[in-house]
Amino acid sequence: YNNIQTKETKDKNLLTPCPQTPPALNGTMRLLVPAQETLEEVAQQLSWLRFLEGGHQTPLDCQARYKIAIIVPYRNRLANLCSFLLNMHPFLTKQQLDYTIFIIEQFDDGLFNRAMLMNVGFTEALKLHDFDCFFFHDVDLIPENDRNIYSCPDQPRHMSVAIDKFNYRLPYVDLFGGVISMSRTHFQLVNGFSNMFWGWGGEDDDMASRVKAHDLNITRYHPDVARYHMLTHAQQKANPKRYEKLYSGRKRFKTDGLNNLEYRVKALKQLPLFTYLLVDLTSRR
Ligand code: UD2
Ligand code: MN
Repeated sequence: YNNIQTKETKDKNLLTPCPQTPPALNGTMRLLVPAQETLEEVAQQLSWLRFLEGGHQTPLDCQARYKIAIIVPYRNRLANLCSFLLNMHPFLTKQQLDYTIFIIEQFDDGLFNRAMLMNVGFTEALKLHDFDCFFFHDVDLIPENDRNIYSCPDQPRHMSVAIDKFNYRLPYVDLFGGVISMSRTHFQLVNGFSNMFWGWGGEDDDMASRVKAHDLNITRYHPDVARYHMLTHAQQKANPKRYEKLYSGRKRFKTDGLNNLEYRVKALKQLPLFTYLLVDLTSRR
């Protein structure tokens, strides 16, 4: 029986590279609904998947081309989180990716700072693995088409082009919110997101400015493919200072971002469905 190889014992290094376009995609996604809105129940519904720890998966039959981190900013949206995990894991598995989902929860109850949580996620993820690229992903957006491939982008890519809530139309041409992907190198080049946007709005536009100021281009898939469903949630109050911060942002690209990030990690856990980070943004290390 010496020559018998089972999937389990196959040496990862002997696997052939995964195809550029994964097989068995059909251009649709059926929205899965959690039977109950608890993480235990979602893990139960996903028990057919073979998870490595911390929401990490690798394809079984081929060698993935790159390592991907999905960074999700989070606070107090459990229903959205359950749907997100239930739908994203099968979607990313089908695309034969080596990926890890990170949930970055803001611990303090000050104004939410989505952009800063992204910077924390990027920084902490790189302490754990050598990721090639990053998806900065709202918890309430679920892809509707499995051909919307989460591959590492050559140029920064705006993923959530056509959202049902916006009648599948891009609200404005420079929009860079919702779901974006960037290589590790490009995210470092632009010094990450600004840390100065507290409350709703502006941080995504500031990132678009950073990308352009560094001679990078925002790219997009075709709107027929880059389609998303937005889950329902309570609306945040807009930050009245967002325009002011946005217009003066350019002066701060070099000094406000990854290189002046301060936070305190309250918890770091490898849970079955995701790597969990609880962070205090308002107190210093
Ligand atoms: C838009 C953008 C979003 C961001 C935001 C302004 C799109 C499709 N979305 O989303 O990317 O730029 O405006 O800041 O362009 N969150 C929590 N708990 C909270 C608040 C926010 O978990 O209490 C997280 C969660 O991942 C959420 C994301 O932050 O999806 C964006 O916040 P939102 O959903 O309240 O904002 P929205 O839908 O206007
Ligand atoms: Mn939203």
